Amino acid sequence: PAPFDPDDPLGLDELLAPDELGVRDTMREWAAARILPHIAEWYEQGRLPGIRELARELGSIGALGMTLTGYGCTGASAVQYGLACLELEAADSGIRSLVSVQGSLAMYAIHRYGSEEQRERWLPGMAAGEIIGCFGLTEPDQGSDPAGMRTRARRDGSDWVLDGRKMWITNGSVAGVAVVWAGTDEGIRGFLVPAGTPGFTAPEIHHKWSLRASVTSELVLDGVRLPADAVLPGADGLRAPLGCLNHARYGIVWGSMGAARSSFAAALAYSRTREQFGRPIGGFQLTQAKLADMAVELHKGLLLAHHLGRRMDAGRLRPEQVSFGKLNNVREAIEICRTARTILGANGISLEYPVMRHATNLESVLTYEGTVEMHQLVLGKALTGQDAFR
Ligand code: TGC
Ligand code: FAD
Repeated sequence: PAPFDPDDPLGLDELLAPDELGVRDTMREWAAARILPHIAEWYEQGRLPGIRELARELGSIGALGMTLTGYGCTGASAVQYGLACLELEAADSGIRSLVSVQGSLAMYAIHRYGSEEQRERWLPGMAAGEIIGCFGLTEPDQGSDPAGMRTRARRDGSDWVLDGRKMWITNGSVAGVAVVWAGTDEGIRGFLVPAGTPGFTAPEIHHKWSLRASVTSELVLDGVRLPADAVLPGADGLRAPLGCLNHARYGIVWGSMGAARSSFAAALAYSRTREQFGRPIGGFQLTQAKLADMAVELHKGLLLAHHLGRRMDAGRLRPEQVSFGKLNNVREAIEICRTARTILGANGISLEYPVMRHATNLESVLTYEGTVEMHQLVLGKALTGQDAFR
C-alpha cells in the first residue's frame, strides 16, 4: 500500500476523479492567493473590503451557483461543489458563506422556483458575480421556527405590498436582489426585491464576534410595493425555502471540515516545532492523543461529506441525511478547532494563527442553517416518528 500520508490518512483522494481534483485545486489556489494573505486583517477590522471584486472573481472561477445549469452557471456536480466549499471555508467561513448564500440560497431559489423571465433577468449576472443576492428567512422574533414569520405580503390590485423585518441576513447590505419570504393569505411565498425599491433598506449589523469577514444585515420592508411578477411562481409554502436550505446545509457539511482541516494543520505543524521540557510537544502522549482524535474526526467527517455528495449526485439524498451531516460535521469541526487552540497554547488565541478565527466563525455555523438542536430534532423525529418541535 501507499505510504501513510498525514494529510490524507485514509487515502480519500483516491475517491476523487481528476475533474474533482481540478476543482479542488482551482479553489485552493484562488483562496491562497486572494484570501489567506488578507483574512486576519479583514477579520480584525470586521469587514470584507472588495467584496464586489471578490464576488466577480468567484464568478469567473465558476463558484457561484455551481451546481445549477444554464444561465451562465457551471453545472458542476454536488461533489465538486462540496470540494469548493471545503477549500473556501479552509480559508474562512465568511467566504464560504458568501458563496453559499449566493449559489445555494438566492440563485437556487430563483432557478428552482422562478419564472423563465426571472431566471433570465437575474441568474446570468449572479453567476458572474456582478449581482450579489441574499436570502431573507430569519426575523428578529422567528429563527428556528420560520413558520411563524411576521413579514406579510398583501395584494393591492395587481401589486404586492410587503411589510416586515428580516434579521441576520448574509450579504444583505451589498445585495442587488433579496429573496424575501413572507406570509400571504395563500401561505408563505417568496419575493424578489431589487435593491433600491422604495421602502426597502438593508442596514449592516456590526459588533459581531463571529463571521467578522462577512456582511450580515437587517432587511427592513416598509410598505415595499412590488409588481405581480416579483413573486416566485413555483414557491408555495414553507417547503420552498426549506428546499433551498437542504442545498446550503449540504455545502456546510463539506465547508466545516475545511475550517477543521486548517486548524488541524496548524496544530500539527506547531506540535512538531514547539519544544517544552526539552522536546517537541508532539512527542508527548497527551498531545498525540489530541492529534489522533482530531484526525479521526476530520477524516470521518470528510468521508461522510463525500458519501452525502455521491448520494446527492445520484438524486438519493434525503433532508434527514443532510441534517445528519450538518449536525455531526459542524459539531466536530468546532471541537477540532478548540482542541487545536489548546495545542497552540497562548499563540492559539492570536490572529497570527487561523484556529481562533475558525473556532469563532464556527459558532455562527453551529447556529445558522438550522441549529444543532433543530438537526437533532429532525433526526429524532425520523428515528422515533414523534415530532418534538412543538
Ligand atoms: P414542517 O411541518 O416539518 O415542514 C413544513 C413543510 O416543509 C417540508 N420540509 C422540507 N422540505 C424540504 N426540505 C426540508 N429540509 C424540509 N423540512 C420540512 C415539509 O415536508 C412540509 O411540507 P408540506 O408539503 O407538508 O407542507 O415544518 P415545521 O414548521 O415543523 O419546521 C420544521 C423545521 C423546524 C425543521 C424547520 O422549520 C427548520 O429547518 N428550522 C430551522 C430554520 C433554519 O434553518 N433557518 C435558516 C435560515 S437561512 C440561513 O441561516 C442562512 S446562513 C447562510 C450562510 O451565511 O452560509
Ligand atoms: P432561536 O430560534 O431563537 O433559538 C435559540 C435557541 O433555542 C437555540 O439553541 C435553538 O436551538 C433553541 N431552540 C429553539 N427551538 C427549540 C426547540 N423546539 N427545542 C429545543 N431547542 C430549541 N438567516 C437567514 O434567513 N438568512 C441568512 O442569510 C442568515 N445568515 C446568518 C448569518 C449569521 C452570521 C448568523 C449568526 C445567522 C444567520 N441567519 C440567517 C440566521 C440563522 O439562520 C438563525 O440565527 C438560526 O436559524 C437560529 O435562529 P435564532 O438565532 O432566532 O435562534
